[in-house]
Amino acid sequence: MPRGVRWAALVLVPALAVPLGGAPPVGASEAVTIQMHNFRYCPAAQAGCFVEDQAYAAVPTTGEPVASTYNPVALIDVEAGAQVVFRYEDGPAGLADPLTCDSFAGGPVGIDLGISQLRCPGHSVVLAAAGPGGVRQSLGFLPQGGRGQTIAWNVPADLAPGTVIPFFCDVGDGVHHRVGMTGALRVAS
Ligand SMILES: [Cu+2]
Repeated sequence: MPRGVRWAALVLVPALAVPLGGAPPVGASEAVTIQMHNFRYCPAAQAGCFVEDQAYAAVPTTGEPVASTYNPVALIDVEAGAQVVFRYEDGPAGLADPLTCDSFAGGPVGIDLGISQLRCPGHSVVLAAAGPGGVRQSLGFLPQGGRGQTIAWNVPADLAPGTVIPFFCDVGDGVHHRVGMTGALRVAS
């Protein structure tokens, strides 16, 4: 075999070991940042979260998903093993952002409605028992005024593609998940 041909064959072997689907190598999972804003969770790349970012209807007393209520457009794709960062994005009330949790009583521009449940306590992230872990698990809580603060979590590396991981905010005895603050990750294929 001419020397040049043998060299070309050696170079091709590692290239063929890469899956044709273009999947990244293990350990290269991309981090995903999710904002907590307007009583919703949504990708940080969005200008803000909106009503349609509710991922599922929650059982009022538990925050668990009501069967078959997942909103397909609100599922956030992540890779197994990736880091997920939840970022508190609520801020003071203003013309462009009038309805964040922080705009309620006690916020920087607070409106005291005299109803304790309407006072913004902050936001939390709780993995639902309906997810692959099988048990409810709190990932963290950020108090009112926590704009810019984060909670980080790693998606288990052994989850199968298509696995859905529901989560919700459980502050105020569940008042936030009852108004739609529910999210769901989906392990990408
Ligand atoms: Cu909340």
